[in-house]
Amino acid sequence: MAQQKARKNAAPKIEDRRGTGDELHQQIPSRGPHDAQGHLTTNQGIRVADNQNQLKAGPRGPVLLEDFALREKIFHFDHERIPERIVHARGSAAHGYFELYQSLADVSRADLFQRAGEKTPVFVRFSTVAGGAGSVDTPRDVRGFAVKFYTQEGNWDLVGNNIPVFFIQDALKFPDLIHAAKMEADRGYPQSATAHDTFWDFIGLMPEATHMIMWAMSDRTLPRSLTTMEGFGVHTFRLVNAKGKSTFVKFHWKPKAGLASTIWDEAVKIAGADPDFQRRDLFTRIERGELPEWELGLQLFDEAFASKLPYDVLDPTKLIPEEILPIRKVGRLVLDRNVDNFFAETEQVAFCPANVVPGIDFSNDPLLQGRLFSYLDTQKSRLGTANFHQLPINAPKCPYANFQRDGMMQTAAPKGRANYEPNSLAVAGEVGGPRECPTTGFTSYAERLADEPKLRVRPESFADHYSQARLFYRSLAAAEQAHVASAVVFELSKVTLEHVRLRVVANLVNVDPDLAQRIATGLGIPLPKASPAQVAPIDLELSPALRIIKGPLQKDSSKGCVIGLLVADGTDAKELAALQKAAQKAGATLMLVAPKVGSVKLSDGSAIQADAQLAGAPSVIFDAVGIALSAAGTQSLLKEAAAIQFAMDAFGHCKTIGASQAAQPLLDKAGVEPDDGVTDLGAEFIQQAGQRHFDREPKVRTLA
Ligand code: HDE
Repeated sequence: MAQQKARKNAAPKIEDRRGTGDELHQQIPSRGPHDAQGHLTTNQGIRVADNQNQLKAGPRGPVLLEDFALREKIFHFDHERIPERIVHARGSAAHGYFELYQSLADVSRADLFQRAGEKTPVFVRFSTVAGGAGSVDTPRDVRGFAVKFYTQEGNWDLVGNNIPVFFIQDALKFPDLIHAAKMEADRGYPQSATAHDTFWDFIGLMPEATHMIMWAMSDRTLPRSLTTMEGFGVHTFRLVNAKGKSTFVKFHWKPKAGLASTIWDEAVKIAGADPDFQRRDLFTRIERGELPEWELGLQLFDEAFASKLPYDVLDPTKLIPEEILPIRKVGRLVLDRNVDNFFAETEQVAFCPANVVPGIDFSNDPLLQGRLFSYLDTQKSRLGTANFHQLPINAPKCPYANFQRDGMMQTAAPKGRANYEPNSLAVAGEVGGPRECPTTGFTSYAERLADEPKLRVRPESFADHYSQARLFYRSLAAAEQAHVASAVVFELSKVTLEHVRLRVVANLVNVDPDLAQRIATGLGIPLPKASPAQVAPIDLELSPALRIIKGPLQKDSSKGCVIGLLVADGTDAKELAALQKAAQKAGATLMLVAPKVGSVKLSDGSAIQADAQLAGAPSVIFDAVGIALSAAGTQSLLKEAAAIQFAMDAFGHCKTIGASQAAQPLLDKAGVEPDDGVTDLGAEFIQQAGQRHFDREPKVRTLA
């Protein structure tokens, strides 16, 4: 790929020389001061003669203050970090494009929505929420899904999550929510985990969070890959067409790869085996040309539709089921290029929900309204200057001009005297600067505001906190419901304050008494009485689209799967070749795992290299595993805990396991029992690689 080539071609010709202390000097032979050979310089362009030794008074003497090359290098290093994001600090990103399927001129005048087939460049950053920038990729956590569209009429940022609702209804509560969720103030832990007192204390006191809690405790927060999750704009937005007509809209991203999640025990083990699991997954997929893709879906509706719903569309703790309002697929998002530099792009990208283009507008969702302030503000403290928009990753790709001037790290040098308007400098032939445009400029939708007093009050239409939580829970497949119940038991078991546990369970009685009972039993406590609910929950029609397992988006093909194949000396060469061919045909990646990475001798005497060593490639990092061992190979691995664990975990995580007949003793030792997901190494194994066999789960763990 072009990008890989660029990475490889960058090196100039260098010669190695050893210094007097045997230190290595990699040097470029000089052909005069002006030859452009990739010489190392200071930030002032002064060439560096020696990058291994400080300037000293004699070989063993003290360092001299005049060593400007040393001081500049260390000074810059000392200031390499910028404040991490307060939330969503841990992220991974890529470039790509959005391609429109059909003109949306009927509902929006936004330039990117006008011409079918047109592509708009995008930058997409995925993130976890609670952990710091260096935290692991697989905690139980909501994932951010932020898309910057560089349209020809300015940047539009759709800053969403992988869950369609949120914890709170009013932006004023966001600092409290995040303080409660992040590590506790006195002890500085836990990092990136909600299983602790302060989070659940807050949640129990905020019943409006209950619907989101159902999602947060579901398999949605354990995505297998960033490419196998949905994205949602969460809030109701508006589209506005050229005639000024407004249509409400909810944005959805539907993954082409389908939905797939891990199991909690697996996610915990991945965190140790590969803390960068999802970042690596995204990067390597794009490098090997397996381009992640989503479709943009719109739910479009008007005031009349909204007024008939039994919940308020301005309430961000509510969704509109697809079964009630179908999703119109209008385009696709493809990620086709990794970043060149993590810091410059992934770290410095500044998303802001207030970045909208003409044709897209806000609703009065009180959470969205608060976000419109927060993001611009946070960039100043994170990126240090009001000129953060000039960083290449943030700058629009269309022309932009105004009379804002100066400030720290100003990189633009506008010509002339016109730094104000109105001005008449152009009359004298000088540069007069840009001017407003009433037709193509952004005009806010002229919503007629109700004649209401100024007040701090929550709408009564926001008061039903349980009906949609019930709708979500009851729409899930049985295995997913068991995962939700078990996740709540796990988290509340980490809560040390008994009254907090009780309060949360009392809230959940309102969602579903059976769920609450399962949790109470799992905790070993009596079922409390339901907490008082201002609005009694109602039974909404279930929405199968909300489930992963047996839902419309469940991943079932092997395309995009990563299969780990355990091989060792003696592995059948023909069987291996057939598997490699089948995996390629299915669009899956076969990774060879061996006791020694450098060389494996196959049955026909040929030698191959493995992709990973067994100790560093446990089965948790694969979608499915194969065990292609000869009798001798099996014998040699029967005392290898990593090999036994390889099969045992794959079984425990309900994955498809394919094994050669000779590997049976290893399967027996690992406790792998025969079922639909345990096959030989034939075609069926590769076909089933994308499936999980949840019927197996009760055999391997007790779920609530
Ligand atoms: Fe954010 N959020 N948020 N948020 N959010 C930030 O902005 C904030 C909310 C989301 O990859 C911050 O640049 C407030 C909902 C994503 O860079 C900050 C409120 C949703 C990202 C901020 C919310 C999100 C952020 C931190 C309540 C889903 C990462 C650094 C009113 C629809 C974007 C930054 C990236 C980041 C504030 C609620 C999604 C502090 C005040 C709801 C994906 O400005």
